[in-house]
Amino acid sequence: LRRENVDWREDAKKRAALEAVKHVREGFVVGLGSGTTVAYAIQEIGKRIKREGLQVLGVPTSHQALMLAVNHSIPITTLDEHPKLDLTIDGADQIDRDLNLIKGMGGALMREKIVASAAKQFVIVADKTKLVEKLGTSQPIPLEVLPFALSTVIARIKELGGKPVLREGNRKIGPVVTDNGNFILDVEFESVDALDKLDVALKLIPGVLETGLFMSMADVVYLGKSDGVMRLERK
Ligand code: A5P
Repeated sequence: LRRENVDWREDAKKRAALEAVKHVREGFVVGLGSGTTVAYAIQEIGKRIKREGLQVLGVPTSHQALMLAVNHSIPITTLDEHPKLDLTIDGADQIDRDLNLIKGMGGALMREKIVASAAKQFVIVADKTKLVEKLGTSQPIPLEVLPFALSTVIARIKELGGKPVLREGNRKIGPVVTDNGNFILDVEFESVDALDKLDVALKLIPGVLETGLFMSMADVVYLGKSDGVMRLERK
């Protein structure tokens, strides 16, 4: 039964990714998000380059995205060369009906937010289990934190009513270190009503480099289901 569940979700993620890649046009500079869902989109962009001779450039948001792009022969560029992107495709950990997001379970949130904010269009790919009524209820908010400021940030978050947990490495002793050399705090809040205000309050803490709250940023969300893809658009 468990295996069926996994297969269903993988197919759904792939279907959503294929829809998103239809947004990619000749000459586009595309932000490449991180995670297992957007990996299918990167693969599909690579296929289109081979099949159609499509000319595109990618800006990866993580080492993972960079290696995927290289493996699928997508030419890479930087924000320095292209500070304005045509499109960014990325995954998400939670999505609400207003297309606000929580991201960062892969630890790539800071570059992801920079690349998303540089793009004319920000398209999200996920399976439908990521859609929730209310963000942050069964999901902590990841923060990228400067290691020097870890203890002061933890104290300030507790004053705001949050429960911060330093993300620990898997097959590594000690904390996760991001692609930018920083730490991740996963913060749970008991009541999470005004998320936009919370986002600002968190960002005002010195040493908080970025939050995983992506408020009013996504334009289109593709949610893979077992039998198709649901499209949500920001009003
Ligand atoms: C990376 O930090 C995250 O923001 C990912 O985009 C998010 O975790 C989605 O990953 P999956 O597509 O693997 O669920």
